[in-house]
Amino acid sequence: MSEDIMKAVIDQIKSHDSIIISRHKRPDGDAVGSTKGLAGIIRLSFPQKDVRVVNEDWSDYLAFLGKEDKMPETLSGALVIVLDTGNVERISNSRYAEGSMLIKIDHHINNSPYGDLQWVEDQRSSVCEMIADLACSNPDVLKMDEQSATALYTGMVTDTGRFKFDSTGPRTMALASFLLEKGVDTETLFSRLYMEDFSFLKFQAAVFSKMKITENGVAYLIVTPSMQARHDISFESACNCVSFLDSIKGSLIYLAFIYSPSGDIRVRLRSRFLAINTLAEKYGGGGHEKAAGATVKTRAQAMALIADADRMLGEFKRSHEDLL
Ligand SMILES: [Mn+2]
Repeated sequence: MSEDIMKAVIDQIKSHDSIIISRHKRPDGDAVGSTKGLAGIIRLSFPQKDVRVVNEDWSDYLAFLGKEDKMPETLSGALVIVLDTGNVERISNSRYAEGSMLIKIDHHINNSPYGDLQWVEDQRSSVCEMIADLACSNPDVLKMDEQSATALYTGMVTDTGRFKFDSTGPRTMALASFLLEKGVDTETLFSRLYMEDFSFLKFQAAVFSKMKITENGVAYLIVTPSMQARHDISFESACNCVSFLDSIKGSLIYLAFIYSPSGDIRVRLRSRFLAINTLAEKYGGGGHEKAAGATVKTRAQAMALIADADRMLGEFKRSHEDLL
């Protein structure tokens, strides 16, 4: 089934001389990697085509994958391919509809279909995996060099948490192997993706020294304004501290409370095995089943949320003793 849709995508690529490739706003590794990777594959396979990666924002973190391109004067007659973007509001190219043909390629649940042609597979680990499959399954038409393989490998690694999330399947690993055979330098890539500033590690040490755990195993930390100031950590990067708690045995719910510059407390909720989004909703937030967020006004509200989480986890553990 996906062979047919892949063929349809390739037919559209073949029949357009101008191709625009876009992604979602506030890009991650999969968004940048898949757009750069697909553009590289098309340029190498069809050197006469005008292929551009065009977006309206950018990520410094992923700048090592190379620059993006300028918007052409006109998009009329162009094929526009949008990658890793669930709905049109998130597309980082407000002119996405000006081409003659629009293709959506995505791995999010298809709640908001768009485009003249869609290739959406929500069980895929990443759009980078899909683009790798497009090339791997059509070696007579599509060529790939080391640079494109590196871009695609970046998105696979980041969207799977380094091949840890349960979206990582046998096909993911086969395609990762296909990319590595093109010569991806993983030592350089990982040093770009996962190195931290010294000051951030000092902040991490301070956070670890303050973490707490409830009776039933809810791990949490509270990041005060003075901790952020002492380590010169921005609010946005302080919010990432929830991931510090992600591998504590028995702690299936973990929470981070980060004081924002306005005095509110941002709450980030994470869980394994049980859903946490209903708890976030109770406090005016929301999100995915196992990764949600909310904002509370006071320390007392934060403590009430922790008590609720503790009760939930206690009940879950009592009814799932086999799991633990
Ligand atoms: Mn993705």
